[in-house]
Amino acid sequence: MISVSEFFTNFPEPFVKALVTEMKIKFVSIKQLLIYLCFCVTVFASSGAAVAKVTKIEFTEFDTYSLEIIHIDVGDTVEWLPTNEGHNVEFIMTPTMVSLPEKSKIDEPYSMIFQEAGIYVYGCTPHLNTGMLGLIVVGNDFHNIEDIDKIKLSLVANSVLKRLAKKAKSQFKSD
Ligand SMILES: [Cu+2]
Repeated sequence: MISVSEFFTNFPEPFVKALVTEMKIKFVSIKQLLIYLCFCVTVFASSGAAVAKVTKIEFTEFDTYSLEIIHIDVGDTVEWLPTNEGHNVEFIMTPTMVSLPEKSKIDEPYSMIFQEAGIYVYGCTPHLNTGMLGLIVVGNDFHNIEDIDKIKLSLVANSVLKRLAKKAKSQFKSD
């Protein structure tokens, strides 16, 4: 019989070395796994694919919207800010056209989440016919672009709409 201390002193050195090496490898692989997980979390958090965005549009002193055309994804939000007096937001065309959203009150902020892909057209109630209009493309979907031709406004407003539709199409992103 050998004592415990004798057992450890007589422990074959190559075996101890192998054991230590194995432990080191395990430690390194756990460390690598943690680094990899951190990397995955960072990539997921910064990808923005699943994160809804908010686009802010101002009422300008020139009776226009600060952004006439915007491209957003389904689920994104648009906020209109009453940065100049005498304007609002009234939808005149949506992809479904089943029920148009309630128009906003003059000089009040307005916000909407876009759940339906397609083209949305809105304008400012007092300035619809002078061409204070805006176009929103949701999800790169142009299926209802032809409906713009059915909108009956003044000649000026209709030519503004035509310009916006043409420009929106030219900005079409295939990605
Ligand atoms: Cu206006």
